[in-house]
Amino acid sequence: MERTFIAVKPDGVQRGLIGEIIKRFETRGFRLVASKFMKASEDFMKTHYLDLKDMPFYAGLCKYMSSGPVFAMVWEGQNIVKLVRMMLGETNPADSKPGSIRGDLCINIGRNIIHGSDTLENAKREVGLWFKAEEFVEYTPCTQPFLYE
Ligand code: DAT
Ligand code: MG
Repeated sequence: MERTFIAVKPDGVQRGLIGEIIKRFETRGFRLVASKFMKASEDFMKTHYLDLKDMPFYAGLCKYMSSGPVFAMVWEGQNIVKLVRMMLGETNPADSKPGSIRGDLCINIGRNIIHGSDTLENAKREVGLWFKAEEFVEYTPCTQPFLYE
């Protein structure tokens, strides 16, 4: 089982899309293991997006991501990092296919409503950055034998 970090961005929160986004991961069969509604600081977002520090949009991105609340989550499932990235669509909603979250729910690259870790290595780093050990909820989901052979 893998875990990945997902966040509904300030635009997704303001547009009332938290429920729609959670629904997609729930109905796919993934398991929610941690979540919180919070406002991140600009410095925290600079750490989160450190890989992009040389990009021209880095400063604006970090400022925007700390401008309002985000809904941060950790989800678990087989091959989840790759599958969630496919469910998100492309970084630019204009290139995202209908049926994907960005392809269905947003228009502009700077307002693409959702973050999802892009690799297993980054997923581990982001999960550790956003959540403490005691924030994970342990439980046995009753659906496991009907989702996995
Ligand atoms: P993703 O969020 O698909 O992993 P990324 O990690 O390359 O994409 O970039 C992080 C965010 O930065 C992205 O969701 C939106 C913003 N962004 C990326 N490229 C951009 C660009 N060319 N102009 C403006 N914002 C951009
Ligand atoms: Mg990324």
